[in-house]
Amino acid sequence: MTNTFPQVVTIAGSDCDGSAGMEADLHTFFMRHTYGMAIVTACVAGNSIGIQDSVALPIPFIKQEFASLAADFNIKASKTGMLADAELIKTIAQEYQKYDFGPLVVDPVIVTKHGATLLEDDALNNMRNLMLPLATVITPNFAEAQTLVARQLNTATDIKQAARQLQQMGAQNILIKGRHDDVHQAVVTDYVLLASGEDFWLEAPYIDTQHVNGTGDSLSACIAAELAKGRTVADAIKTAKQFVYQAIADPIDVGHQYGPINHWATNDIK
Ligand code: PXL
Repeated sequence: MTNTFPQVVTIAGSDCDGSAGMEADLHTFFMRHTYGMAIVTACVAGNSIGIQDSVALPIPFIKQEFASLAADFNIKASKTGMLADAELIKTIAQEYQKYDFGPLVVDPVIVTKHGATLLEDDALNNMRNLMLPLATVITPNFAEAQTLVARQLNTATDIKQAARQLQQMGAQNILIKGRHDDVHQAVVTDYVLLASGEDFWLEAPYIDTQHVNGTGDSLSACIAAELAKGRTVADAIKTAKQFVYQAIADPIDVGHQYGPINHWATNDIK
């Protein structure tokens, strides 16, 4: 055995309802024809209505998850999701640097669709100082980008400046997701700033649905999966945007409120 099939790992929380976190990442890795693994950082008890409880896993156990995978697999790309506290972020940054797990997509999960805070305030500085410099790609949504640069982003120019600032903080490629406001009612606009300095906007029609749990997780997982297969960052981001759009556009009827996206609907994406 040559151990060469594209392998990708998520470093994330588990959400027992299967819609977000590690579970959404694994659905995505599977749909993108990669072999997915999960270094679990925390477990969330939740459903489509909200999050009821969460626990962080012990740091020595998380370190063992890294060591176990590094001893056996040939990981070509990785992503981070929910990293709930400052110590956890520090551990993940250190462990990631011990091994060769390929390019890293950092999804700075700060607030869920339910409005629950998944990243405590004191962790923000570690996210800025320790994780951003490791990021091949960082994928903040609009609100997370505002939090990371600590100011309001009102105009397209503000968003571009924020992306440049995130690059100065050490992240190589920046995707600021989901500008959808009074002016941009019918479309969701994402801004991409590549390491080369090239930049572009991506647009998709806005879909009015509550089935958007796990959207950000799946987007960053898709980018990581494409990178594991050797595609460029720009291609990976474009595929991921299409992936998430199709998974939102064709919903499945699960749960009572903020349901999951439909990973199967992405079957025909090349
Ligand atoms: O979608 C953000 C997210 C990430 N990770 C975990 C979650 C959620 C949202 O519920 O539970 C574990």
